[in-house]
Amino acid sequence: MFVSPPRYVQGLPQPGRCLVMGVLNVTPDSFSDGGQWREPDIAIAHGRELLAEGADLIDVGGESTRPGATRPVVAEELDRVMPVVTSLAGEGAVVSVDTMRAEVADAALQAGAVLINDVSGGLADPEILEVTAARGGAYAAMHWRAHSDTMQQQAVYDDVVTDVTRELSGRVEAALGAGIDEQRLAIDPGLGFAKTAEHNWALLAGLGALHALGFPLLIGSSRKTFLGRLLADEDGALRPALDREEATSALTTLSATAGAWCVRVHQVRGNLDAVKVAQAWAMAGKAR
Ligand code: PMM
Repeated sequence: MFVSPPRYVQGLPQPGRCLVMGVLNVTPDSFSDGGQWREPDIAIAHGRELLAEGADLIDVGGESTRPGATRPVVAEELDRVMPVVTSLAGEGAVVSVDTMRAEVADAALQAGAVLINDVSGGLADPEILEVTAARGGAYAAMHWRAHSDTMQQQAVYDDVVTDVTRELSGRVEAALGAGIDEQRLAIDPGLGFAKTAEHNWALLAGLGALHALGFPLLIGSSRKTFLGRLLADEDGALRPALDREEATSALTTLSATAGAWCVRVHQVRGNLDAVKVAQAWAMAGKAR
């Protein structure tokens, strides 16, 4: 059954369907596309490609969060993301920035970004909440427990859906308490962050519990390891990241049907198609 998104996020596009966020990792080491868009000019050109394919917004990130990744220093993160944010926002693109740092969020919002996508939900650098509120930015709070070097040790839950919903609800309180406008807040279950494949599937099947918190849901499943595991060959070798696109699109269809506000994906075309399929099915159902 199709579930409507609770509402859109103010200040972002409202196309009447689930949004498609194109991933632009300006990093040397992200797990599926690390190093590919490392130079600003190449990254900007890739951002334009994602927009041309129909991305509603572009998520620029300068820190890899793959398990075991080492953090860049702030200056390095700023050097990676700022030329790209400034250029794409200057061309009129809707830009979000994937950062856990207040300093990066502040600079990006000043340069025209409209959404801070904080995978730590304000836990890594609590000041990010005040900075985003002060600049009137939108904020996506993802469920997170620890930095990438130790997060998989934290993948222990009594009941993953209940625990993640409760912990995210705490991040929502913190964001609202810091002054972030409730119309500009989204939440994300954080697939793969301190979670096993089983946890990820349980969270997807239990999206209704997160939906009930009443905030737009962002889902990032694109090319993740749990899909590689699902599609592993008979010797148990994971399906490589770049060969997980069809499974990603299938999850996009299901996420849109389950009421996701936005999907965060590396490849826009197939996922936008998937969103449109889900939307057409839902509309035909409503018309009956
Ligand atoms: N996943 C990654 C990075 N940023 N942001 C949100 N909101 N949700 C996610 O699931 C998420 C994210 C890791 O994936 P990548 O290395 O391919 O960007």
